[in-house]
Parts: sequence; structure tokens; C-alpha cells
Amino acid sequence: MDGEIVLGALAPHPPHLVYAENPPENEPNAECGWEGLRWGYHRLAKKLSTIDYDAIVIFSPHWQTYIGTHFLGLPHFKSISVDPVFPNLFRYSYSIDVDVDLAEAMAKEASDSGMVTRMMQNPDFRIDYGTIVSCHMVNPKWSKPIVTISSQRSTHYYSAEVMGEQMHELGQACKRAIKASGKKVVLLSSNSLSHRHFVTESDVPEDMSKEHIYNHSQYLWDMRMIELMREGRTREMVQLMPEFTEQSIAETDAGGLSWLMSALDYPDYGADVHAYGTVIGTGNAIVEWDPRERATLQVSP
Ligand code: 2X7
Ligand code: FE2
Repeated sequence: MDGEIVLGALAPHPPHLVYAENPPENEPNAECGWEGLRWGYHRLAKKLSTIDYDAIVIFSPHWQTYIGTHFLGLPHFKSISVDPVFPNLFRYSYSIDVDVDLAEAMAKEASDSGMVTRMMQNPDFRIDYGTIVSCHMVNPKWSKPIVTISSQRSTHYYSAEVMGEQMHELGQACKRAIKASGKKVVLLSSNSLSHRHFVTESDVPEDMSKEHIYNHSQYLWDMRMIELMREGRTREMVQLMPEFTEQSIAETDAGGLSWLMSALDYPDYGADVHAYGTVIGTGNAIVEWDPRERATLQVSP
């Protein structure tokens, strides 16, 4: 039977969210914080727990590869991940299973369509915190194998437009590989939206009286992008992506959201927004696309 994408989500990765959850894997302890985003993630995790799937494929901006797209390529990685900017919040012990067959199939499809790809086979490779935070928040039990796809930074080498074209190809290649694999797969784009942020931390990081969007203009941009998602106008959203990325220094520079839209064949059905909230002034949305919505639209009279 053909494989399929059973769910896609925008799943941002501020380490603050894991910090505020206080899971046993993370050393630092928080009193509370960022509840709107965390409760949104709980709703998404609950939805995922009702779905039958084999693997999670995640695209992370914090695995940055300057020559081509890389994929995790060993069955297991175990270590501790320390956030370089927030070591006070995130020191997380992980033990992660990888779906290497699926990763290799996606890398091959991408390379057959002309992209530069590579499998990461260094057993000492440290998994980036973007991968860990998003995967923890959607599936805290780590009950499914994952595949991480790196960000190949062409926004900065070339332009946001070049990145958009490459991510279109990568999304289509991943979709073909998933179909051929026979597996049911969840896709995550791990990124914030607007990304201007404060450069000093309050004495108590979880002091929510200090948390708000960095400026109104980037808030307006976030709302515009989210509205297009909610209305199923994702082709327009992708067209706006270079301008959005530039104007709000968005983490869409990494390419993940464009990759996700391509793999989902540019949803024309409305997305469900589980939460929007700020973390050190950045804009973060937890958004779900359920491809069954398209099927429903097609069969209804
Ligand atoms: O990586 C991040 C991020 N994208 C947003 C907010 C805070 C910290 O880290
Ligand atoms: Fe980030």
C-alpha cells in the first residue's frame, strides 16, 4: 500500500517550552511559563496520540549545513544537548531512534532530482535543540522514530527566492519517498515565525510580565501569515515568504515551512491553529494541517 503523510504541523522550538514543562530529561527547573504555547502543544500531542503513524520527519533550522541537505543516518543517537544561548534553561539528555530507511529514501529521491544530499553517520553527532524541543513537545514519550532534515542555508548564500525553489523540490522529493515507503508519516517544520528578539533575559526567565511581541510590525506580519494558513491560501503564503522572512527576520529563512507546504501539496483547506504566543519577543504559532480535510472537501457535494 502507498505510504502517506497523515499530519503536518508548524512546531516551533523555543527551549523555554521544554524548560517550563519540567520533564525528567531536562536538568533546569522552572516554576511555570508560556502556558498558551505549551497548552497548544498539549492539544496537538493529544491529537497525534489518536493517529496511527510510523515516523516523524522534522526539518530543523538549528542543524545548519552549508553544502547540501543532510539527513540523520544512524539508527540511534544518545547524548546531552545543551542550548548554546540558553544553557541555563536547556540541558536535555536524549536517546533517539531514527528511521534510517526512510531517511535514505528521502535523500535518494532528493539527490535524483538534482539536489546535493548527505547522510549523517557520525555516531558522536549532537542532535540540535530544534529537533529535540519540537519532537519532545509533540511526543514526550519519544515513542516513534524520527528523521531530521538539515537547513542548507541558501537564503543566506543566495536569496530567500532560491531557498523557496529548493524547498519546493525537497518537499516533493520527500513526498514521493514517503509514498513509496508504504509508511504513515507526520511532518514537522520546527521554526518560529517572526524572530526579532530581546537580547537580555529577565532575572526570572519565566516571568511572564516581561513577555510580549518585540514590535507591532512583526506581529502584523505573523497575523497575516497565520490568516492565510487558516483560510487555506498557502500558495499565497509561500509567495509572500521572501518578503515576510526579510521584514520580520523570520525563522522561515531556514526553509522548513516552505518544505512542509510543498510536501503537503500546498493545502487549500484551513489549518487549525493550536496556539500563538511569544518567547523572548519572537512570534510562535503551533499549526496543524490534517490532509483528511482535503479528502473531505473533495467528497462533499
Ligand atoms: O531557537 C530559538 C527560537 N527560535 C525562538 C525563541 C527562543 C529561543 O530559541
Ligand atoms: Fe530557533
